[in-house]
Amino acid sequence: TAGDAVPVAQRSSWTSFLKSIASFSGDLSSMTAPPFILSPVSLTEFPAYWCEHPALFASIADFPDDPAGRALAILRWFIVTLKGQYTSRIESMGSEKKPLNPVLGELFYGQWPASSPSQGRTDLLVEQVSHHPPITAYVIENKTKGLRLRGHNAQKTSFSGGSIIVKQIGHAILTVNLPNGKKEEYLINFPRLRIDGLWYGSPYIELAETSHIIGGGYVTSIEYKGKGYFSGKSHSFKASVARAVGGTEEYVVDGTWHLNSKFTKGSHPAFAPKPSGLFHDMTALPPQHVDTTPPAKMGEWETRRLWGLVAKGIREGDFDSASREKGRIEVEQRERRVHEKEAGKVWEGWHFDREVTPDLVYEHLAGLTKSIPLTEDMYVFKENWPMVFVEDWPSTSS
Ligand code: CLR
Repeated sequence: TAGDAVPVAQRSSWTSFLKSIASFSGDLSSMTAPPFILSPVSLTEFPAYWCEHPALFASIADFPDDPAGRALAILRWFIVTLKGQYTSRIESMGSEKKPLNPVLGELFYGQWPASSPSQGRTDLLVEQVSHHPPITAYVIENKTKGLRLRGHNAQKTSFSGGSIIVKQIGHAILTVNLPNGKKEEYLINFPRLRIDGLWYGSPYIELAETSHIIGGGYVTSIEYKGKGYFSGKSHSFKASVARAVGGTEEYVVDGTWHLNSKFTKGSHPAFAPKPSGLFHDMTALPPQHVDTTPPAKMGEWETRRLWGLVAKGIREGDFDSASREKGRIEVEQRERRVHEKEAGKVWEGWHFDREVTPDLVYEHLAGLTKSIPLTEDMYVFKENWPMVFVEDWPSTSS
Protein backbone atom coordinates (compact mmCIF):
# COMPACT_ATOMS: atom_id res chain seq x y z
CA THR A 1 0.00 0.00 0.00
CA ALA A 2 0.94 3.64 -0.25
CA GLY A 3 3.91 4.70 1.78
CA ASP A 4 4.83 1.18 2.93
CA ALA A 5 8.45 2.16 3.30
CA VAL A 6 7.68 5.52 4.92
CA PRO A 7 7.84 5.94 8.70
CA VAL A 8 4.27 6.42 9.95
CA ALA A 9 4.95 9.91 11.29
CA GLN A 10 6.21 11.07 7.87
CA ARG A 11 3.46 9.60 5.65
CA SER A 12 1.42 12.73 5.28
CA SER A 13 4.47 14.84 4.52
CA TRP A 14 5.56 12.24 1.92
CA THR A 15 2.13 12.41 0.27
CA SER A 16 2.23 16.18 0.11
CA PHE A 17 5.80 16.06 -1.24
CA LEU A 18 4.55 13.76 -4.04
CA LYS A 19 1.61 16.05 -4.72
CA SER A 20 3.87 19.05 -5.02
CA ILE A 21 6.28 17.35 -7.43
CA ALA A 22 3.32 16.19 -9.53
CA SER A 23 2.21 19.76 -10.07
CA PHE A 24 5.68 21.20 -10.52
CA SER A 25 8.46 20.73 -12.96
CA GLY A 26 11.93 22.14 -12.87
CA ASP A 27 14.46 22.04 -10.10
CA LEU A 28 13.59 19.22 -7.70
CA SER A 29 16.77 19.65 -5.73
CA SER A 30 15.53 22.78 -3.99
CA MET A 31 12.27 21.22 -2.74
CA THR A 32 11.85 20.29 0.90
CA ALA A 33 11.41 16.55 1.37
CA PRO A 34 10.61 14.51 4.49
CA PRO A 35 13.64 13.40 6.52
CA PHE A 36 13.47 9.65 5.74
CA ILE A 37 14.30 10.32 2.07
CA LEU A 38 17.31 12.61 2.67
CA SER A 39 20.78 11.42 1.75
CA PRO A 40 23.83 12.71 3.65
CA VAL A 41 25.83 12.81 0.40
CA SER A 42 26.09 15.86 -1.85
CA LEU A 43 25.78 15.70 -5.65
CA THR A 44 29.38 16.89 -5.92
CA GLU A 45 30.44 13.37 -4.89
CA PHE A 46 28.61 11.73 -7.80
CA PRO A 47 31.28 12.22 -10.51
CA ALA A 48 33.41 9.73 -8.55
CA TYR A 49 31.15 6.99 -9.95
CA TRP A 50 33.00 7.41 -13.27
CA CYS A 51 36.10 5.82 -11.89
CA GLU A 52 35.18 3.20 -9.31
CA HIS A 53 36.85 0.66 -11.60
CA PRO A 54 40.09 2.57 -12.24
CA ALA A 55 41.78 -0.40 -13.92
CA LEU A 56 39.07 -0.52 -16.58
CA PHE A 57 39.36 3.23 -17.09
CA ALA A 58 43.14 2.78 -17.48
CA SER A 59 42.60 -0.11 -19.93
CA ILE A 60 41.34 2.39 -22.52
CA ALA A 61 45.02 3.22 -23.12
CA ASP A 62 45.92 -0.41 -23.89
CA PHE A 63 44.82 -0.30 -27.55
CA PRO A 64 47.14 2.27 -29.14
CA ASP A 65 46.95 0.71 -32.62
CA ASP A 66 43.42 -0.62 -32.49
CA PRO A 67 40.57 1.92 -32.82
CA ALA A 68 37.90 -0.79 -32.50
CA GLY A 69 39.58 -2.05 -29.32
CA ARG A 70 39.53 1.49 -27.94
CA ALA A 71 35.84 1.94 -28.77
CA LEU A 72 35.07 -1.34 -26.98
CA ALA A 73 37.28 -0.49 -23.97
CA ILE A 74 35.49 2.85 -23.61
CA LEU A 75 32.11 1.15 -23.91
CA ARG A 76 33.07 -1.46 -21.29
CA TRP A 77 34.31 1.19 -18.84
CA PHE A 78 31.11 3.22 -19.40
CA ILE A 79 28.78 0.23 -18.88
CA VAL A 80 30.66 -0.84 -15.76
CA THR A 81 30.09 2.61 -14.15
CA LEU A 82 26.29 2.34 -14.46
CA LYS A 83 25.77 0.03 -11.49
CA GLY A 84 27.44 2.53 -9.17
CA GLN A 85 25.84 5.60 -10.76
CA TYR A 86 22.28 4.28 -10.66
CA THR A 87 21.85 1.46 -8.13
CA SER A 88 24.45 1.97 -5.40
CA ARG A 89 22.25 4.10 -3.10
CA ILE A 90 19.82 1.16 -2.91
CA GLU A 91 22.61 -0.99 -1.53
CA SER A 92 24.06 1.66 0.78
CA MET A 93 20.84 3.39 1.96
CA GLY A 94 17.95 1.06 1.11
CA SER A 95 16.51 3.16 -1.72
CA GLU A 96 17.28 6.12 -3.95
CA LYS A 97 17.46 9.23 -1.78
CA LYS A 98 17.50 12.97 -2.25
CA PRO A 99 21.14 14.10 -2.35
CA LEU A 100 22.32 17.29 -0.66
CA ASN A 101 22.01 20.22 -3.05
CA PRO A 102 25.55 21.59 -3.46
CA VAL A 103 26.32 25.25 -2.81
CA LEU A 104 28.00 27.39 -5.47
CA GLY A 105 31.75 26.74 -5.34
CA GLU A 106 31.47 23.49 -3.38
CA LEU A 107 34.41 21.17 -4.06
CA PHE A 108 35.16 17.47 -3.97
CA TYR A 109 38.71 16.24 -4.50
CA GLY A 110 39.53 12.57 -4.87
CA GLN A 111 42.16 10.07 -5.82
CA TRP A 112 42.40 6.39 -6.74
CA PRO A 113 45.87 5.15 -5.88
CA ALA A 114 47.86 3.26 -8.51
CA SER A 115 47.36 -0.46 -8.05
CA SER A 116 50.57 -0.94 -10.02
CA PRO A 117 53.17 1.58 -11.24
CA SER A 118 52.09 1.03 -14.84
CA GLN A 119 48.42 1.68 -14.07
CA GLY A 120 49.14 5.06 -12.52
CA ARG A 121 47.11 7.14 -10.09
CA THR A 122 43.76 8.66 -11.08
CA ASP A 123 42.79 12.12 -9.81
CA LEU A 124 39.31 13.62 -9.46
CA LEU A 125 38.38 17.28 -9.10
CA VAL A 126 34.72 18.38 -8.85
CA GLU A 127 33.21 21.84 -8.46
CA GLN A 128 29.64 23.07 -8.28
CA VAL A 129 29.65 25.75 -11.00
CA SER A 130 26.00 26.80 -10.69
CA HIS A 131 23.54 26.64 -7.82
CA HIS A 132 20.35 27.53 -9.62
CA PRO A 133 20.00 25.50 -11.76
CA PRO A 134 22.43 23.02 -10.16
CA ILE A 135 25.40 22.28 -12.45
CA THR A 136 28.38 20.17 -11.45
CA ALA A 137 31.66 20.21 -13.41
CA TYR A 138 34.52 17.72 -13.07
CA VAL A 139 37.85 16.43 -14.35
CA ILE A 140 39.15 12.89 -13.92
CA GLU A 141 42.69 12.25 -15.03
CA ASN A 142 45.12 9.37 -15.23
CA LYS A 143 48.33 11.14 -16.34
CA THR A 144 50.37 7.93 -16.56
CA LYS A 145 47.93 6.54 -19.11
CA GLY A 146 47.27 9.83 -20.92
CA LEU A 147 43.53 9.75 -20.19
CA ARG A 148 41.29 12.61 -19.13
CA LEU A 149 37.52 12.80 -18.69
CA ARG A 150 35.98 16.23 -18.25
CA GLY A 151 32.33 17.09 -18.14
CA HIS A 152 29.40 18.75 -16.49
CA ASN A 153 25.98 17.56 -15.38
CA ALA A 154 22.59 19.15 -14.89
CA GLN A 155 19.09 17.72 -14.78
CA LYS A 156 15.62 18.69 -15.97
CA THR A 157 12.90 16.89 -14.11
CA SER A 158 9.25 16.32 -14.83
CA PHE A 159 6.53 14.04 -13.50
CA SER A 160 4.67 11.47 -15.55
CA GLY A 161 2.46 8.50 -14.69
CA GLY A 162 3.56 8.47 -11.06
CA SER A 163 7.28 8.59 -11.89
CA ILE A 164 9.87 11.33 -11.89
CA ILE A 165 11.48 11.67 -15.33
CA VAL A 166 14.99 13.09 -15.30
CA LYS A 167 16.48 14.38 -18.51
CA GLN A 168 20.22 14.67 -18.10
CA ILE A 169 21.75 17.81 -19.53
CA GLY A 170 25.46 18.14 -20.11
CA HIS A 171 28.07 15.82 -21.52
CA ALA A 172 31.58 14.55 -20.96
CA ILE A 173 34.59 14.57 -23.24
CA LEU A 174 37.14 11.79 -22.90
CA THR A 175 40.61 12.64 -24.21
CA VAL A 176 42.95 9.79 -25.12
CA ASN A 177 46.58 10.74 -25.77
CA LEU A 178 47.98 8.19 -28.18
CA PRO A 179 51.68 7.23 -28.13
CA ASN A 180 52.13 8.68 -31.65
CA GLY A 181 51.42 12.14 -30.20
CA LYS A 182 47.87 12.28 -31.55
CA LYS A 183 45.02 13.26 -29.29
CA GLU A 184 41.65 11.62 -29.68
CA GLU A 185 38.40 12.98 -28.23
CA TYR A 186 35.21 11.11 -27.48
CA LEU A 187 31.89 12.73 -26.67
CA ILE A 188 29.73 10.97 -24.08
CA ASN A 189 26.18 11.90 -23.24
CA PHE A 190 23.91 10.46 -20.58
CA PRO A 191 20.71 8.38 -20.47
CA ARG A 192 17.30 9.49 -19.35
CA LEU A 193 16.20 8.34 -15.89
CA ARG A 194 12.82 7.27 -14.60
CA ILE A 195 12.43 7.23 -10.84
CA ASP A 196 9.80 4.65 -9.87
CA GLY A 197 8.57 3.31 -6.53
CA LEU A 198 7.65 6.77 -5.26
CA TRP A 199 4.18 5.75 -4.11
CA TYR A 200 5.69 3.17 -1.75
CA GLY A 201 8.34 5.54 -0.50
CA SER A 202 11.16 3.41 -1.93
CA PRO A 203 12.35 5.15 -5.07
CA TYR A 204 14.65 3.39 -7.55
CA ILE A 205 16.07 4.29 -10.95
CA GLU A 206 15.49 2.73 -14.34
CA LEU A 207 17.29 4.00 -17.44
CA ALA A 208 15.48 4.84 -20.67
CA GLU A 209 16.04 5.87 -24.27
CA THR A 210 19.51 6.04 -25.83
CA SER A 211 22.88 7.53 -24.95
CA HIS A 212 25.98 7.83 -27.14
CA ILE A 213 29.74 7.62 -27.19
CA ILE A 214 31.15 9.26 -30.32
CA GLY A 215 34.79 9.48 -31.44
CA GLY A 216 37.81 7.64 -32.81
CA GLY A 217 35.89 6.85 -36.00
CA TYR A 218 33.03 5.13 -34.15
CA VAL A 219 29.52 5.96 -32.98
CA THR A 220 28.27 3.77 -30.16
CA SER A 221 24.56 3.93 -29.36
CA ILE A 222 23.37 2.43 -26.10
CA GLU A 223 19.70 1.70 -25.82
CA TYR A 224 18.17 1.17 -22.37
CA LYS A 225 15.10 -0.83 -21.38
CA GLY A 226 13.58 -1.89 -18.10
CA LYS A 227 11.34 -4.65 -16.86
CA GLY A 228 8.34 -5.31 -19.05
CA TYR A 229 10.06 -4.18 -22.25
CA PHE A 230 11.56 -6.52 -24.88
CA SER A 231 13.91 -8.58 -22.72
CA GLY A 232 11.60 -8.40 -19.72
CA LYS A 233 14.56 -7.75 -17.39
CA SER A 234 15.38 -4.65 -15.35
CA HIS A 235 18.46 -2.67 -16.30
CA SER A 236 18.72 -4.09 -19.83
CA PHE A 237 20.79 -2.46 -22.52
CA LYS A 238 21.84 -3.06 -26.08
CA ALA A 239 24.90 -1.29 -27.44
CA SER A 240 25.67 -0.98 -31.11
CA VAL A 241 29.20 0.02 -32.19
CA ALA A 242 29.20 1.37 -35.75
CA ARG A 243 31.64 3.14 -38.05
CA ALA A 244 31.09 6.90 -37.98
CA VAL A 245 31.62 7.05 -41.74
CA GLY A 246 29.26 4.76 -43.65
CA GLY A 247 27.50 3.58 -40.49
CA THR A 248 28.48 -0.10 -40.75
CA GLU A 249 27.64 -1.83 -37.47
CA GLU A 250 30.62 -3.90 -36.29
CA TYR A 251 29.64 -5.04 -32.80
CA VAL A 252 26.48 -5.48 -30.76
CA VAL A 253 26.57 -6.11 -27.03
CA ASP A 254 23.45 -7.18 -25.19
CA GLY A 255 22.70 -7.76 -21.50
CA THR A 256 22.01 -6.09 -18.19
CA TRP A 257 24.38 -3.38 -17.01
CA HIS A 258 24.28 -4.36 -13.29
CA LEU A 259 25.04 -8.06 -14.05
CA ASN A 260 26.64 -8.95 -17.37
CA SER A 261 26.47 -8.72 -21.12
CA LYS A 262 27.80 -10.53 -24.16
CA PHE A 263 28.54 -9.97 -27.82
CA THR A 264 25.63 -10.80 -30.10
CA LYS A 265 27.44 -9.48 -33.17
CA GLY A 266 31.17 -9.43 -33.80
CA SER A 267 33.81 -10.24 -31.22
CA HIS A 268 37.27 -9.04 -30.27
CA PRO A 269 40.04 -11.23 -28.86
CA ALA A 270 40.74 -8.83 -25.98
CA PHE A 271 37.10 -8.81 -24.83
CA ALA A 272 35.26 -11.99 -25.58
CA PRO A 273 37.08 -14.96 -24.09
CA LYS A 274 35.73 -17.83 -26.15
CA PRO A 275 33.42 -19.63 -25.85
CA SER A 276 31.44 -17.46 -23.45
CA GLY A 277 31.36 -14.30 -25.59
CA LEU A 278 31.14 -12.39 -22.30
CA PHE A 279 31.71 -8.64 -22.67
CA HIS A 280 31.39 -7.44 -19.08
CA ASP A 281 30.61 -9.08 -15.77
CA MET A 282 29.79 -7.16 -12.59
CA THR A 283 29.21 -10.18 -10.39
CA ALA A 284 32.83 -10.38 -9.25
CA LEU A 285 33.83 -6.76 -9.68
CA PRO A 286 33.59 -4.79 -6.43
CA PRO A 287 33.83 -0.99 -6.76
CA GLN A 288 36.91 0.82 -5.52
CA HIS A 289 35.57 3.89 -3.71
CA VAL A 290 37.48 7.11 -4.11
CA ASP A 291 39.87 8.40 -1.43
CA THR A 292 39.16 11.99 -0.55
CA THR A 293 41.44 14.73 0.84
CA PRO A 294 43.00 13.70 4.16
CA PRO A 295 40.95 15.43 6.93
CA ALA A 296 43.91 17.53 8.12
CA LYS A 297 44.25 19.07 4.65
CA MET A 298 40.56 19.48 3.87
CA GLY A 299 39.46 23.03 3.02
CA GLU A 300 36.21 24.69 4.11
CA TRP A 301 34.69 24.42 0.64
CA GLU A 302 35.17 20.69 0.41
CA THR A 303 31.87 18.91 0.58
CA ARG A 304 32.50 16.55 3.50
CA ARG A 305 33.63 19.42 5.69
CA LEU A 306 31.05 21.94 4.45
CA TRP A 307 28.12 19.53 4.98
CA GLY A 308 29.74 17.61 7.86
CA LEU A 309 27.24 18.51 10.58
CA VAL A 310 24.21 18.19 8.29
CA ALA A 311 25.38 14.74 7.17
CA LYS A 312 25.97 13.72 10.79
CA GLY A 313 22.44 14.81 11.74
CA ILE A 314 20.92 12.85 8.83
CA ARG A 315 22.98 9.75 9.61
CA GLU A 316 22.13 9.81 13.29
CA GLY A 317 18.45 10.62 12.81
CA ASP A 318 18.89 14.03 14.48
CA PHE A 319 16.90 15.94 11.87
CA ASP A 320 16.51 19.05 13.99
CA SER A 321 20.21 19.60 14.06
CA ALA A 322 20.49 18.63 10.37
CA SER A 323 17.96 21.26 9.34
CA ARG A 324 19.43 23.88 11.67
CA GLU A 325 22.87 23.37 10.10
CA LYS A 326 21.42 23.32 6.59
CA GLY A 327 19.64 26.61 7.34
CA ARG A 328 22.91 28.10 8.54
CA ILE A 329 24.68 27.15 5.27
CA GLU A 330 21.83 28.56 3.18
CA VAL A 331 21.76 31.86 5.05
CA GLU A 332 25.53 32.16 4.69
CA GLN A 333 25.22 31.57 0.93
CA ARG A 334 22.47 34.14 0.54
CA GLU A 335 24.52 36.73 2.42
CA ARG A 336 27.48 36.00 0.21
CA ARG A 337 25.39 36.68 -2.89
CA VAL A 338 24.05 39.92 -1.40
CA HIS A 339 27.58 41.11 -0.58
CA GLU A 340 28.77 40.29 -4.10
CA LYS A 341 25.92 42.26 -5.55
CA GLU A 342 26.66 45.24 -3.33
CA ALA A 343 30.32 45.12 -4.31
CA GLY A 344 29.41 44.74 -7.99
CA LYS A 345 31.25 41.43 -8.19
CA VAL A 346 30.33 38.05 -9.57
CA TRP A 347 31.44 34.69 -8.23
CA GLU A 348 34.52 33.66 -10.23
CA GLY A 349 34.65 29.98 -9.40
CA TRP A 350 37.77 28.05 -8.44
CA HIS A 351 38.68 25.70 -11.26
CA PHE A 352 36.43 26.26 -14.28
CA ASP A 353 35.72 29.02 -16.79
CA ARG A 354 32.41 29.00 -18.55
CA GLU A 355 33.23 28.93 -22.26
CA VAL A 356 31.48 31.71 -24.15
CA THR A 357 32.21 30.62 -27.72
CA PRO A 358 30.70 27.42 -29.14
CA ASP A 359 32.77 24.33 -28.46
CA LEU A 360 34.03 23.04 -31.81
CA VAL A 361 35.05 19.58 -30.56
CA TYR A 362 31.56 19.09 -29.18
CA GLU A 363 29.85 20.36 -32.32
CA HIS A 364 31.95 18.20 -34.63
CA LEU A 365 31.28 15.01 -32.66
CA ALA A 366 27.61 15.75 -31.99
CA GLY A 367 27.18 16.35 -35.72
CA LEU A 368 27.98 12.67 -36.37
CA THR A 369 24.55 11.61 -35.04
CA LYS A 370 21.13 13.09 -35.46
CA SER A 371 20.05 12.41 -31.94
CA ILE A 372 21.82 14.88 -29.66
CA PRO A 373 21.76 18.66 -29.33
CA LEU A 374 24.25 20.44 -31.57
CA THR A 375 25.50 22.98 -29.09
CA GLU A 376 26.01 22.86 -25.37
CA ASP A 377 27.48 24.76 -22.48
CA MET A 378 31.08 24.06 -21.76
CA TYR A 379 33.19 24.52 -18.64
CA VAL A 380 36.92 24.75 -19.23
CA PHE A 381 39.30 23.53 -16.55
CA LYS A 382 41.81 26.20 -15.53
CA GLU A 383 44.48 23.48 -15.11
CA ASN A 384 44.94 24.54 -11.51
CA TRP A 385 45.12 21.24 -9.64
CA PRO A 386 45.49 22.20 -5.98
CA MET A 387 48.65 21.37 -4.06
CA VAL A 388 46.97 18.47 -2.27
CA PHE A 389 47.28 16.46 -5.50
CA VAL A 390 51.06 16.61 -5.57
CA GLU A 391 51.47 13.49 -3.49
CA ASP A 392 49.60 10.23 -2.90
CA TRP A 393 47.13 10.33 -0.02
CA PRO A 394 46.74 7.80 2.72
CA SER A 395 43.89 5.48 1.81
CA THR A 396 40.54 6.46 3.36
CA SER A 397 38.44 3.64 1.93
CA SER A 398 38.77 -0.09 1.68
C1 CLR B 1 23.74 12.86 -11.25
C2 CLR B 1 24.86 12.52 -12.22
C3 CLR B 1 25.35 11.09 -12.01
C4 CLR B 1 24.20 10.11 -12.14
C5 CLR B 1 23.03 10.49 -11.27
C6 CLR B 1 22.45 9.54 -10.50
C7 CLR B 1 21.27 9.77 -9.65
C8 CLR B 1 20.53 11.08 -9.93
C9 CLR B 1 21.58 12.19 -10.09
C10 CLR B 1 22.53 11.91 -11.31
C11 CLR B 1 20.90 13.57 -10.17
C12 CLR B 1 19.92 13.85 -9.04
C13 CLR B 1 18.85 12.74 -8.90
C14 CLR B 1 19.63 11.43 -8.74
C15 CLR B 1 18.55 10.45 -8.34
C16 CLR B 1 17.58 11.26 -7.48
C17 CLR B 1 18.00 12.74 -7.61
C18 CLR B 1 17.97 12.75 -10.14
C19 CLR B 1 21.79 12.11 -12.64
C20 CLR B 1 16.80 13.73 -7.50
C21 CLR B 1 17.21 15.20 -7.52
C22 CLR B 1 16.08 13.54 -6.16
C23 CLR B 1 14.68 13.05 -6.34
C24 CLR B 1 13.98 12.94 -5.01
C25 CLR B 1 13.34 11.58 -4.83
C26 CLR B 1 14.32 10.46 -4.61
C27 CLR B 1 12.34 11.67 -3.73
O1 CLR B 1 26.36 10.79 -12.96
